[in-house]
This record gives sequence, C-alpha cells and structure tokens, in this order.
Amino acid sequence: MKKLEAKKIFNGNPEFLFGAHNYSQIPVFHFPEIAFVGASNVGKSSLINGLVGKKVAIVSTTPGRTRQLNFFKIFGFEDGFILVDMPGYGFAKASEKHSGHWQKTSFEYLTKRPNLKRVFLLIDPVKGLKDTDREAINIFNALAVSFQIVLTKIDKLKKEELEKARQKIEEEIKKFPAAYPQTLAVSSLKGYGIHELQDEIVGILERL
Ligand SMILES: Nc1nc2c(ncn2[C@@H]2O[C@H](COP(=O)(O)OP(=O)(O)O)[C@@H](O)[C@H]2O)c(=O)[nH]1
Ligand SMILES: [Mg+2]
Repeated sequence: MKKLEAKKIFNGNPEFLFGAHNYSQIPVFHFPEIAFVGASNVGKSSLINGLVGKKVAIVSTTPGRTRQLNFFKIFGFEDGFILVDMPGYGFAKASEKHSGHWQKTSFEYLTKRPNLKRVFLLIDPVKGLKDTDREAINIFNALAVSFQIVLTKIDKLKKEELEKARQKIEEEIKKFPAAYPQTLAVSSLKGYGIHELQDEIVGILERL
C-alpha cells in the first residue's frame, strides 16, 4: 500500500459515532474494528487524531478523564471501518471504582466482537511495561485477542534510548502467543510513524 493511498483512506471524513459507558450501548456492527488501549495519558486520543489528520478525539490533560469507549468511523475503505478509543486504565487509587468499571465494559467489548480485528496496546517507552499493562496483556492472551504494541511519544527519546526500550518490551512479550512480535513506534506530536501505523491498519483490512 502506497503511503499516499493509506493517508487518503484515513482522511476520508472521519466521524465520531458515539461514546459508550456500558456494553449494552454499543450496537452490533459488521464494519471491522480496530481498538486502542493503554494507560491514561499514554496518547490514545492523540494517536487517533494523528491517524485521521483531524481533531476528532478529545485530548485530555487530566489523566483518566475518558471513561467511555469512543467510536470513530472512517469511510475511506470499502464500507468503512471503526477506530475505538478505549478508556485508560491504571488510574490513581482514588478512582479504583472506575478501573473496575473499565474491566467490566472493556472486557465485555473484547470478548463479544468478532469484527474486532486488532488491538493496539499503547506503551510509553519512557515508562516501559507496567503491571496494569501486564494485566491487560494477560487478558488479551486469555481471550485470544491479538494485540500489537505501539510505543508512543517517541519524540521524547533519543534513537538509542528508544531501541533499548523497544528491545526490552519485545523480549518480554515473546512469551505471549497473542502478541505481535514487532512493535510499532509513533509520535503523534511530530507525526513520526503515523504512515507506518496507517499502512499496518490498511494491511489488516486488506487481508480480511
Ligand atoms: N511529547 C508528546 N506528547 C504527547 C504525544 N501524544 C500525546 N501527548 C500528550 O500526552 C497527553 C495525553 O494525551 P492523550 O492523547 O489525551 O492520552 P490518552 O489519555 O491516552 O487518550 C497530552 O498532554 C498530549 O498532548 C506525543 O506524541 N508526544
Ligand atoms: Mg483519551
């Protein structure tokens, strides 16, 4: 897939569909879905905006503010496909009630979507894998939901630091059959790696 083509697909009038707190609020779609998961503040919403080249998702400065699953429709490929901005996990202790809710709604979402084609798990390479990420990885693995790690905010690291962090993470995820061995790396701020991620998603859609 040529870079320009993938870019055109993503820029084809993205639309915010709805946000859902509970699984029952989410309709059954036949469109392929691609979900973005990760800790609060890791850069999920910024990445969705980066992919579509437009501010469709709300970027929050307060960690843990988005507690719903947000659905965005992209029209540029066949009948279209959906990007899902999942709620951040790993809130401060005061919000444990909400992380429990993350578990319930997100868990249900992950188990009930045959049209969910890939989960991108976002990791800040400065912080590395956290226990909450490991919990999420164990869930994906138990549910046989294939996931791929995307390192975010890579503008904050030197090339060597990024490669070191990447190797460490790739080594740790080797043991999980549901994990894609290769990680991707992006900076939504600088636009690094955005075309590669777009290509990856278009590749998933083309193989369906
Ligand atoms: N330096 C840098 N900061 C970023 C990048 N992506 C997001 N951020 C910042 O990280 C914070 C959280 O981003 P957001 O997309 O709301 O994260 P979310 O909670 O995972 O949806 C915001 O202050 C963003 O401006 C990036 O690529 N580079
Ligand atoms: Mg967000």
